[in-house]
Formats: sequence, structure tokens, C-alpha cells
Amino acid sequence: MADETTRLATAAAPDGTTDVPEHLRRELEEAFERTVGGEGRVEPRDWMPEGYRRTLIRQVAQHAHSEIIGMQPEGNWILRAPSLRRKAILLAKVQDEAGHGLYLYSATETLGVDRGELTEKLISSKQKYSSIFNYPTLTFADIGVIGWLVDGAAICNQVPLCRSSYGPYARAMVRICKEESFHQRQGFELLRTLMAGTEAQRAMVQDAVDRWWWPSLMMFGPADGDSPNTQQSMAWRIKRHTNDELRQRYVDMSVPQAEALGVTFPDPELRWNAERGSYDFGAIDWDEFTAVVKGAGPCNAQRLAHRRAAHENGQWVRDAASAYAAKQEARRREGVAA
Ligand code: BYC
Repeated sequence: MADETTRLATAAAPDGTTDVPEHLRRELEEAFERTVGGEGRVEPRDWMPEGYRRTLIRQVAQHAHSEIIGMQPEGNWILRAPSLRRKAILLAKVQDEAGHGLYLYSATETLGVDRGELTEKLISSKQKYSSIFNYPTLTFADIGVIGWLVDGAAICNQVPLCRSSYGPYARAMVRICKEESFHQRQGFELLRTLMAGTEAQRAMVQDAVDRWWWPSLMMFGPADGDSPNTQQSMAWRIKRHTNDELRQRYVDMSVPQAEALGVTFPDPELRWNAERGSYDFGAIDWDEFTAVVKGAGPCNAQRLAHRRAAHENGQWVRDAASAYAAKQEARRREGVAA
């Protein structure tokens, strides 16, 4: 962000608080607006409005939690993958998701919150994660469909976030999107292999597509008219497109891929609209979306219980790491004193 703003922020609030005199606050706000409006990047030490900081913490933390919880539906199939090759691919993908969660938690920490604090909020249901991970993975075709559709939706949603106004988030998204592209291709390749197999394998793919299509459309969030955060997030250039714009882009991208694969989407109203130059599609079941977001999806309880148990089982690792860090610090001090 502009040096000017950093200088102002430091002069105004050397202790890092946002409690600055009124005349300086106006200057800071104007400089912030100039940076965001001019496609500049806001960096961690720059002054920023409290609402901007809180919105980012909310969105990036939810995103990080989604990556971490998102390991569970696919992790379910690691031990049952049908070949060593498929097992190695799936293992690498799930590890990538853990990495994405870590980049995103790190980005969130630059906003002054601690990862431990965010984890507590996740496991006590005070913060959300994506609705999509509350559905079960019933067959190995689900692994292909998650790669193709869920990662496909993630790419649609996340590529524009590489241009998000907050520097650490935008930079984390660049690497995440590259890896998501690979994930999507592996999913598509898995499904192509199954589609070239037996009748039963093709039916298994179609069944998985039928179960995942509508939930994947819900990943983009509520319709624009019901999205309380979009307008402000767009003005701050945290989000670059509305939920409905990205959902439409995803539908338009997915239909030709489904045709190439030889599967159909479970939507009788899905058809090309030449006037709009886009596909029309049927109504999303927003009652289902709301229920899943509120915790009543098929796997919400299981996902959270598993995450909670993993956190508790990892306590000894955190204790050991803290004890080691304290010992190193004490040695460093002794060395300095000697
Ligand atoms: N599920 O005003 P809105 C992945 C919440 S990771 C649950 O439109 P916003 C992957 C929303 O948080 C996928 N909650 O919000 C990982 C808000 O609640 P609060 C995750 C949802 O933030 C592993 C309320 O509904 N991707 O792809 O402007 C393997 C109102 O919504 C959902 C990201 O997080 C949902 N689907 O827009 C494979 C991307 N949708 O907080 C793949 C980054 C909405 O006000 N995030 N809500 O109580 C975003 O782009 C935006 O946060 C969203 C929502 C488009 C998701």
C-alpha cells in the first residue's frame, strides 16, 4: 500500500491501535480508499478500517477451515483407493489441502489473530466452513467428482481472489489456484477412466454427479439479493465478483465438460439461453443450504467431532513444540548474557 498511509498510521498510532485522532483518521481513510480504488495492495502493517480487517478475518478463516475440514471426505478413501497410483494421487491432494489451510491461517495471522484462536472458533461452531464438506463420499467416483466439480467451483471462485486487495490473501491464492487446477484435472481424468470402463462404473459416476451437482452450486453462497456481505466486500475489492456471477460462470464452464465426459446434470431446466449467451438453470434449494450451514447437513456432526478429536490428540505435539521453543529461547538468553 502507499508509503504515505503507512507513515500516517505509524505516526497516528505507534502502539498499533486504531484509536487515532479524527483529522488523521480521515486522512488514513482517504489514503486507504485511494489504494483500494487504484488496484493497490493493502499490506499487514498498513492502516485499515476495522470493518475491512474483520471482514477479511471472517472470510479467510472460513476459507482456511474449509480446506482443513475438506480433507475429511477425501481422506475417507485413502486406505480404500483401488490402486497404488490412485492412492498416491489422493494422498498428495489431501496433503495439498492441508497446505492451503496453513497458508490461509498464516494470512489470517497477519491481521492480528492467532491460529489457535481460530481453531477454537471452528470446533465450537463459532466460525463456518464451506457447506460442501458436509456431504458424504459414498463411492470412489465421488473422489473424481469432488476433483472435477468441487475443485472446479473452487477455481471459479478463487482465481479472482488472486486480485484481492489484501496482499497476503491474494498471494496465498496464487499458489492455491495452481494446485487446485491440478486437482481438477486429476478428478476429470479419474472420471474419464471410469467412463471408459463398465456399465456399472459409468452408473457410479452418474450417481456421484447427481449427488454433488446441486451442493456444488451452493458453494458460491446465497443469491446476490440475500448476500449481506457482497456489496461491501466488492467495494473493498476483497471479492471481485458477486456470488451469482461466479455461479453462472461455473455452470457455463461445467456443461461442456459434462458433455465431453458423457454425464448429465440433474436439472431439467438446464438449457442454453442464446440471448444471454449463458446456460439457464433451475432453482437452488436454499432451505437445504441454510440447514447445512446451520449444522444440520448429513455429516456436520461427524466432521466437527473428527476435527475436535484431531485437535485434542495433537495437544502433546503443541506442548512439546512450546517446551522446545522455551528451552531454545532460554539458551539464547543465556548465550547473550554470557
Ligand atoms: N458454506 O454474504 P455472503 C475449497 C456464509 S474450500 C458455508 O455471500 P461472503 C476446497 C458466509 O460465510 C471452499 N457458509 O458471504 C477445499 C456468510 O456467513 P457469515 C471454501 C457459506 O463471505 C478442499 C453468509 O453465508 N472457499 O474450495 O461475502 C478441497 C452470507 O454469505 C457459504 C472459500 O472460502 C457456503 N457455501 O461470500 C477442495 C472461498 N456461502 O460469515 C476444495 C473464499 C456463504 O456472515 N470465500 N456462506 O456468518 C468466498 O469467496 C466467500 O466467503 C463466499 C461467501 C463466496 C464463500
